[in-house]
Amino acid sequence: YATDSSRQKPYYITTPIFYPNAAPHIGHLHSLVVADIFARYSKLVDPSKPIHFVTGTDEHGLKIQNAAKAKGMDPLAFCDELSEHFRNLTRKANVSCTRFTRTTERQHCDAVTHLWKELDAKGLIYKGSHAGWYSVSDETFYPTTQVAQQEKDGVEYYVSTTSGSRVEWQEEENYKFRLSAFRESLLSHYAAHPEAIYPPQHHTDIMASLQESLEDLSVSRKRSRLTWGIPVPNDPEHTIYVWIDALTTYLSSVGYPFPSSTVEGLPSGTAQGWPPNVQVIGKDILRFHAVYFPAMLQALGLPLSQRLLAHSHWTVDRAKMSKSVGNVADPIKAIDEFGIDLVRYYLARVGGRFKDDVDWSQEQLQKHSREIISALGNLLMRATSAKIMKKVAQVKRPRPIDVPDDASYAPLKRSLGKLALTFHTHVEGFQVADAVEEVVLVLDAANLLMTQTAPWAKETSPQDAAYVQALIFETLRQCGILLQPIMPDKASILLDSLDVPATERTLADAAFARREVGDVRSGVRLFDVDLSRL
Ligand code: ME8
Repeated sequence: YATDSSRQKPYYITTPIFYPNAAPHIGHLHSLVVADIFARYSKLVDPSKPIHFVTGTDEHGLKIQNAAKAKGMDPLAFCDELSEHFRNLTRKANVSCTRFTRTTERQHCDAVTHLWKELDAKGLIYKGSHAGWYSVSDETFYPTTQVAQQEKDGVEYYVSTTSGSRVEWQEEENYKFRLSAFRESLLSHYAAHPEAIYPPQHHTDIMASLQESLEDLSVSRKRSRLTWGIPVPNDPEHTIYVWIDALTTYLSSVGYPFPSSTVEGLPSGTAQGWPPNVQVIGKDILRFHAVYFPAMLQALGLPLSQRLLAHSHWTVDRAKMSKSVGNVADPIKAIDEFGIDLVRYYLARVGGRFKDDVDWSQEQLQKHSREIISALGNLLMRATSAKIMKKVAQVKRPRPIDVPDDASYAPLKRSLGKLALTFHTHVEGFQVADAVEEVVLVLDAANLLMTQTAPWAKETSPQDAAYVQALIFETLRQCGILLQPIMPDKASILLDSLDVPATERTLADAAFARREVGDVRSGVRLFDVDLSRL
């Protein structure tokens, strides 16, 4: 019979699959790290729960076809080369994805063909014609109300007012998906699920747009215009629209078309993880994920993703990153200079609010690196200094719970009594930056306690020094456990140095400890980056 873990729906999380038309930038790293934080957090909450974490590259379409052509390369060879940069980034950033999908893989292409046939068999695809403003860069049509004329050096052109990308008028016969048929069912889904899109403003906006109208979606391009893609079944003169192809990745990566009953008693697809618990995307691609994809799923009779997290954008000098402007922040460079965990910390601490765009800068990365190096790294060094270790060895090591509730210890003790729960509530509510901030506040309080009680000083008794150290170790232990999803390497070095067993690093273990720490190593240097040299 099935074991417990095979009867459990795996935790399923996705990032967008990225266009490999150029090397990855900091925005791509952001989506990867945010998703990784939630994947690792799921492990923290329940280490026995299986995880599917999908990312990859979106390789078909005009944008890639044009980029390959500009380099004089065959599109697949071009994608082979660029997709590798994204795969490398996942490795370098310690992203725990379980699958890196490329849309040019055979299994994915077969899944897209299957999906098209299913929609067609349900009468949801018909031949029509479409005229409108197309952006190759965004691979989408924009309505005339979202297009403006611009002029540069006497040349007039048109741009999307939403993304700023150039658009061209296109008119052609193509296949359409009856998206309009899903307006009401989508509306009632979102009315019943206010948690389905975060931040809530996006939920409101999507509901408002659905209340207005919903038109059918053009889902193919003439082959004469687009050769680089999956052909429409039974009509090779048409190529499937790249977004239909790309969105199907979320399904194909966990085994769509789902065999009917892999595990008795579970609906099809569940055993492979369907539906996603969380889909992390940038706000630029909200409509594709909040309208088109759910409509496709409703058409297929599949459950919709549980929660969509649409994060804001990183800017550089307050401007959108753009290759032509030359202001693209390079994630590899940042990782090489600072080490991945400081970069991850900065992404979570500053980018983990998700609501407003935030500016990427070397100064801010330095500032926040300094913050965590001094709050965490220095606290570990200070609390394990040879002087304090020697003094404390004269008395029996107290348990954190034995530390008296007097005025100097009580505030930190109280914070440690509720840190894990507060952290958990924030992460569950997608407030990653707030969760990190709670850790920083507790670390600050612990540093202050050290300074105020001076356990190294002659006047401080061995017993008092031992109380302070016990609380500091407990602070470091809890923070180390909670920071595992944010800074996996540093957290593991920290917990090792505190002699925390590998089996005692779950969220439940982050509750206030009932026993003393084990054999703590002294003089461990958590961070070896010299910020003054950067
Ligand atoms: O849109 N700040 O791919 P893409 C933060 N292939 N995140 C950013 C960002 C920024 N400045 N710029 C991009 C595509 N991102 C499609 C997706 S999914 C089925 C297909 C992140 O390479 C953010 O997650 O243009 C955004 O949604 C994604 O990269 C777009 O990446």
